[in-house]
Amino acid sequence: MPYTLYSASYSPWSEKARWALDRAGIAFTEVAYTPLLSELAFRLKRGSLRGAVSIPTLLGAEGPISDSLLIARWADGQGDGSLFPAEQMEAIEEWNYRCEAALSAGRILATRRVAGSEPARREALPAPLRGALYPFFAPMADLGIAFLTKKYGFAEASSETAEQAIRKTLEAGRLAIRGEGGHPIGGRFTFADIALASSLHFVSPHASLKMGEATRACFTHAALAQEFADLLVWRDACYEAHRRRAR
Ligand SMILES: N[C@@H](CCC(=O)N[C@@H](CS)C(=O)NCC(=O)O)C(=O)O
Repeated sequence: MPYTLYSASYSPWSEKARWALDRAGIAFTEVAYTPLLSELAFRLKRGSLRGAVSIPTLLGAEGPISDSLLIARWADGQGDGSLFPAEQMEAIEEWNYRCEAALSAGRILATRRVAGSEPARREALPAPLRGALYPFFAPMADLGIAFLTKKYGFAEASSETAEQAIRKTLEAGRLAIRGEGGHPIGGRFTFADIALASSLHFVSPHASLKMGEATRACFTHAALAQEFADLLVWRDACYEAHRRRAR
């Protein structure tokens, strides 16, 4: 049974899963998922009408695997196992947890900026709805943003708290890679590197990720990008050296 990854090209969680799948040499096709709009069809496909759904979700012979960490761990088990060495499992999970805090905080800031940018809201719609049909579908983008705001509780969070959360993760990351020969743990490339690289997504998304220009601008935090320019250089080098593409 072929593997299908429900994902979004601009999503760091999807990128974490993609990176691990590519690294393990697993062939898969991607289906672009748009929050809210794609949900019903996706639920029918994966056979669950109740409960929360999230992307990335991998569908294949094993049944659905949701959550980027679980997908990556599964993929690594099919590959050479180097992303999750048994003796470092706990440390890797801890790094993933820390990096998730930066991503959740970054998503709040990015979604707020998208809400205030007409061109980014347009880019958030599936491609066929961005052209001549756009005037009819423009409200869908607002609905999508309202949906995510409610689902993830963005409204309650202050931007300062969110920035602080990102800073906390990145400062720890900076210290760790200095102390461990360029990797967060164990002096070699593991899933902790992928997590840390992805945690910079809402500071400055990696150039290889497909997203519209307006979306990219909304996902960029100029002040944090300046403050953590050294980590962005590290991240880009990490992509250069370790982001193998299967397709
Ligand atoms: N812990 C999950 C988090 C994934 C996640 O937050 N996905 C969001 C990305 S915005 C999502 O599915 N949003 C679409 C929706 O909730 O409908 C993972 O690592 O895969």
